[in-house]
Amino acid sequence: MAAEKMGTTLSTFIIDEQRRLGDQASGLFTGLLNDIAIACKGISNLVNKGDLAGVLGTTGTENTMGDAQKKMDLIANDLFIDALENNGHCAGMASEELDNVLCLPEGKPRGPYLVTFDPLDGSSNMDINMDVGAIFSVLKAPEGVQCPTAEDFSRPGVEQVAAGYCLYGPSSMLVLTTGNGVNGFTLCSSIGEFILTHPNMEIPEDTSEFAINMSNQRFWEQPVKDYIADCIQGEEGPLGKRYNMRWVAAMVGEIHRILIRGGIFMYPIDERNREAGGKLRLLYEGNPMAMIVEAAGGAAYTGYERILEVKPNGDPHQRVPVIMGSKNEVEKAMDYHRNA
Ligand code: AFP
Repeated sequence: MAAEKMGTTLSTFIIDEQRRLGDQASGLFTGLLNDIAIACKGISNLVNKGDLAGVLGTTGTENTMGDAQKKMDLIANDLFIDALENNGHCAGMASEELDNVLCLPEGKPRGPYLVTFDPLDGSSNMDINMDVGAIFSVLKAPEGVQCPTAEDFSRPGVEQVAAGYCLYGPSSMLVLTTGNGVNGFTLCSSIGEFILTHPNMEIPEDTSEFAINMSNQRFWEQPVKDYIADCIQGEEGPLGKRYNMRWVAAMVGEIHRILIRGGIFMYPIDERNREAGGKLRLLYEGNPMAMIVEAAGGAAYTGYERILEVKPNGDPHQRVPVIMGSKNEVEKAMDYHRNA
């Protein structure tokens, strides 16, 4: 039998990207992305083992936002920190699972990048064996910063230099953008390498599939109520076509589906979370996913402005309402807000 076709590994792809950037690329960016890939491989290994590795269930603790922490939340968080703090590519981190931004311990080598991450997005799916994932975002650290503050992370999404996610589904897939298109890599666990399987991912401009948690309907703002009501009216309604609905309760799963076949994902502001500014977090969910979606030809708004232009307020856990996906459908949903 012919040997399994190897194809392009993530490491080779990143090095080729580095060559494309010419001498702007010092190799530190390449090293940082490889560190992130190692964290994702470590998480994939444990997530795939599930109860056999003793990683299900909760810890009995809560994160700074009061979310119950799953065992795998903290394990995944530690894997990211360990992969990032030892190789001199990163100056600091912010994580959903850390109260404050993390300055590297004394003596650890520093690098020119800041990394924010949700180490296990959709972790409430862990115990029911459904999609979970990791989301990450990379910013350049301010020159000479040895111990970054929350202010150093408080930068609009347009300043990200890379963003990506790793989806732990039937296969583990890492999807990455460095601003030059979006590429998907599937983990070959027998050799421990991410292999390029989805080059130049593009979101179809149109869709008939929306993703929203319908149980929150009574709390939504009127434009969202009207848009979803019109979707549900189908062919006889003003949108003139039948819509389907999906909700996997993991943003990584929703956005991956949209990258593959189109769709619109919504976690809009509602009466319950208006004070907080929404449910999803800007620095490690909204911004990285908006960079990926836009780089793949989609659109990403809060309902009132482009997510990548939202001005952070210095809180690493700042929340943001999210409407993103197929460009033409997102524009339709935005028209309901513009005409409200
Ligand atoms: P968890 O990580 O706490 O499971 O939350 C996942 C998430 O932040 C996002 O990935 C999902 O799209 C969204 O929350 C699901 O929210 P609901 O549980 O309210 O449907």
